[in-house]
Amino acid sequence: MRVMIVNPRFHLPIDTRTSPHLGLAYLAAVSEQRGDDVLVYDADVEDDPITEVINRFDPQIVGITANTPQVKSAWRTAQAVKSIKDVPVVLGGPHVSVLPAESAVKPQVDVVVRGEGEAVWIKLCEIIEQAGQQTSHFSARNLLNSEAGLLDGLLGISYVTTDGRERHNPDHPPIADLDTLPFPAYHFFKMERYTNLQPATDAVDGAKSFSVMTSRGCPYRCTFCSQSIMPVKWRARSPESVLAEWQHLVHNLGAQEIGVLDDSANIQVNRLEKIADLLIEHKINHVPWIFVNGIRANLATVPLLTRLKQAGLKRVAFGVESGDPGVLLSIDKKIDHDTIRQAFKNAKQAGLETIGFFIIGLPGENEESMERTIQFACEVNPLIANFSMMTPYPGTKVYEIVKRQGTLLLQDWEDYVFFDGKARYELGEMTAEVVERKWKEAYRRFYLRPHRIAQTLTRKDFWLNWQRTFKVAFKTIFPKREKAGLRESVEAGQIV
Ligand code: B12
Ligand code: SF4
Repeated sequence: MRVMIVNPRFHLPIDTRTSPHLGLAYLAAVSEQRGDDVLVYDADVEDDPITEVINRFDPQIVGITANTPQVKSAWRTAQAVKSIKDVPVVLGGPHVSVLPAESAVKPQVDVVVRGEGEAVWIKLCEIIEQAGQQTSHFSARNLLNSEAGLLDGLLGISYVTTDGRERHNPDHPPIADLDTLPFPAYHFFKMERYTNLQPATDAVDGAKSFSVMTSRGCPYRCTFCSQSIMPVKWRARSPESVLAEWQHLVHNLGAQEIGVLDDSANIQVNRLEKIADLLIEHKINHVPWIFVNGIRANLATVPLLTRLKQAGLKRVAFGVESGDPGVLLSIDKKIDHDTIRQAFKNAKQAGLETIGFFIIGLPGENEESMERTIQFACEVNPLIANFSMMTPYPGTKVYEIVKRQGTLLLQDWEDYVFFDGKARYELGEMTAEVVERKWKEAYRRFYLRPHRIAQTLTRKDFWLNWQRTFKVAFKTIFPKREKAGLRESVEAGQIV
């Protein structure tokens, strides 16, 4: 069966990095394992319009991914597909998992897959393939035919049948054993067209920089995090399975750096130690790797971090979020500042670079609490401090708080990015003006300290990327006037 998997085009407001989509690389892998003819279309790196590719490849199913800022592009892409062929169009990904009905009712979307996708995708392909064998002109309409009921028993999907009924089948159970999944199929991607996800080493391009996920899910439920769409249960791959993928990346694909994308990689310390031991034992610890997302600060001990450093770990990240004790407590992060301070000390003692993730504008904040966040960032002083302007994603508790008690300044999903210095909502003492000012101040005060400037100038990576770095820094510290005026635009009814 001819299967097409699509990452719809989405331009962030800054020049950012482009990396192959890991979720789609997994879907491509399970389809290939099923014996399908697979084509991955990543609109961020393609030359030809999707309509041309549809004409050439003539897919029998098209799967499109969508996070929140991408969802409108996903709908436009679905429309473009349908303009060529009435092939079943399936949407999946974080946004449609939280708001399935919104997409399922679109005439150009046939099925929405909620949550983890591999098992459901494969079963859907099987249903379509079998039904297609029974009729010479199988179309999306046949799939949704209420009398045929082809999708009645498929868990984890939402759709609208031909008689207009909205169906939300019960959730599909999460994949119990992640080791059963094949490795992400990067050979379907134009790897040479990507940049590296988060540079750990100097000047490595996308064809040599890979992502790995050693566990899925997160047992925590922080109020601002969209992770609530994945199953609560944290599931991990075995150290042996992680080693095998790592060896494949290093030996077969020539990986020069690896980014570990787990949401909470160190929940089971023994497992991580075992992975480190295997990387050392199998002599692939010369390839530097980093934690792209925060690991739990309370489990980041010196012995663990030292072992990971020996295994090639170069950089570790911690989600600090707020420097204010009350705000930190209110977001259910279940961590305190002393533990975070200690984690940064431990990482530095182990000889690791550090990243701190901070949020400006959480519910309950005021100017003083944001000030504490800036001061705390300067105190723990990571190599990289990342300050996000709080963006309330649908499905999160913060989204509900803002809808109930605040004024949402966003009315378009395409604005749900946190790169461009615009406040997303106002709540209590927190006006857009205060949030935008403190956010800019955070970057300025953190990075423009004399010793930080000196430190930055001595890094080779800075000089290799200086044009991009200057552009991003300039846009952050001196954003365009109109970008700070989202509230005025909303009030003036200019945003629809
Ligand atoms: C790595 C990452 C990035 C990378 C790379 C993104 C990429 N190309 O994959 C970068 C840094 C670029 C990035 C950017 C952003 N990201 Co991001 N990112 C992640 C992260 C940490 C891992 C993604 C991943 O690989 N997951 C593992 C794979 C296996 O899961 P998956 O991609 O979700 O896919 C599975 C299912 O969703 C489903 N599925 C997905 N697509 C489809 C399609 C079909 C047809 C089907 C059937 C199933 C299906 O099946 C897949 C396999 O199980 C996630 C957190 C997370 N744990 O997922 C956040 C996450 C996806 N990002 C998020 C956000 C908010 C963003 C930004 C908007 C942030 C910003 N700066 O403004 C941008 C948007 C960029 C863009 N152009 O779209 C949110 C999304 C929330 C939401 N409601 O959309 C997440 C969930 C983080 C969070 N906890 O809040 N991100
Ligand atoms: S912020 Fe991190 S710890 Fe909190 S729910 Fe999200 S992934 Fe889990």
